[in-house]
Amino acid sequence: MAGPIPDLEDRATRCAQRLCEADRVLLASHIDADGLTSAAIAAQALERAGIPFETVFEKQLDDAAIAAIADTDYETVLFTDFGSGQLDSIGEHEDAGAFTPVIADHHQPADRETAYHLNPLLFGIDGASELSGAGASYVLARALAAETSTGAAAADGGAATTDAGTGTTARADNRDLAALAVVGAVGDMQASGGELHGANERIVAEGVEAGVLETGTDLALYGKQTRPLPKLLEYATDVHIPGISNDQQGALRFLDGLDLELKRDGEWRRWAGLTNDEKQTVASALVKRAVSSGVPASKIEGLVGTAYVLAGEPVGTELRDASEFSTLLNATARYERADVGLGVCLGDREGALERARKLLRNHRRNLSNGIDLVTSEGVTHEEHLQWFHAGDRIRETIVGIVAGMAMGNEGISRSKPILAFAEKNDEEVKVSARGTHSLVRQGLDLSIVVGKASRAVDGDGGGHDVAAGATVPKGREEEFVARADEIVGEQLS
Ligand SMILES: [Mn+2]
Repeated sequence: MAGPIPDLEDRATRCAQRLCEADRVLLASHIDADGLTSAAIAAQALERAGIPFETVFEKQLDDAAIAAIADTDYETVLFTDFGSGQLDSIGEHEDAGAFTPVIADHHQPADRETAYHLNPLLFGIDGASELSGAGASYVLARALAAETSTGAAAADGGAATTDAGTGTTARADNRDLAALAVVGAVGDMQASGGELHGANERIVAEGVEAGVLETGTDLALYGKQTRPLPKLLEYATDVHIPGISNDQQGALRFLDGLDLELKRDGEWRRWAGLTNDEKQTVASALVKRAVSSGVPASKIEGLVGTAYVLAGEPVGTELRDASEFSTLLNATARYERADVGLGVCLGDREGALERARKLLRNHRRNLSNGIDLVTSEGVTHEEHLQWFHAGDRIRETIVGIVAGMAMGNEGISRSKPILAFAEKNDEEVKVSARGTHSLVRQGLDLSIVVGKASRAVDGDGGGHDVAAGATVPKGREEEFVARADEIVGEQLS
């Protein structure tokens, strides 16, 4: 059976075979939207393959976490959405005979190899934009299904029962898990320019074939399923439209001016509930307004993108839209409720979903308070970057998002990256860095900036070009800023 990504096929098969040899598996995954979907994909694949397992989550796979894993009785450990970057430490435990690692990850590998290591970067596929941790886990899940079905297929003469209507085949070969892989990729910010690329696109195609995903060109605004129409427009700030973005009254006036039924049964309608004609009416008026208020054509293009719809989920829920789904998962992850996020991914539509929604409401409140704080207190401008120190007034788990969202507000530039500090514990400070895609096109790579600057002050960090983070010793923040400022200057010169 051909897997979704031919270049990864052999390695995925070897990893799957190794998992099949295990009596039981410890599944260890990262706590974020990508890590949660990775774990959900791996968990379902292991369960369907009849391999007993237990799941643990880590915010950071540091030496202590790896040592704790080594201390368990598990002889096989499946790491998802992390593990590659920690291969040096993992390898020591492997050499000592503590466990055999199987890794499905997309982060930069440490300078060491291991036999069962599935990572797109080892095969010339970009792990930042073409395949996420959930994508790597999906490739593994497909191989696992192929591995466990080989015997059965041979026994009945290789005849596969195709039943598109019920999705039986999709479930048997794990293609139904493509929807979660897409949620992970979107959550990992891989849909740059409004759509997924490369290996991710092949996973999307499998999900569409399996009937679990639908794609289409649509308005590229966040909240198409759940936000009331006026809020959808008011909160959409990626493309700033004067008189609508960040303008409650303006957004209302704009909608009032259209020949459209705005409320039904006393409730604001949502984008997902509009007819195609109605969507067309709003979209053309929005584009017209953008043009007439001087928004450049290149920006206006950004109003439209590819929507990834989870076909099996109810219309008007977060779960139906890959981007809203991933936001819901991030809300559980940032408050260390991986159990809730995993529950939602595994189909718990009662308790887990309600708890996740509550966490998201609470998260939004924290974000909005954080943005207000940063905007009212302002940032310090260096030559090539800007920064602020939130101390203990913004949680370190959300300070990066706050920084990203505050960019463009009064006094906070979008033409310089932003650094945000927040207290982690008595000795350490977390620093989050955020840029824009336009700065990345000019040469910005925050993973390098943050990596080098943190190591210069005895800290450590890394991440992606557009978003990165580090932990540094308390009291070394200004040194960090100075070093980071130099590096950004070199990158953008
Ligand atoms: Mn990831």
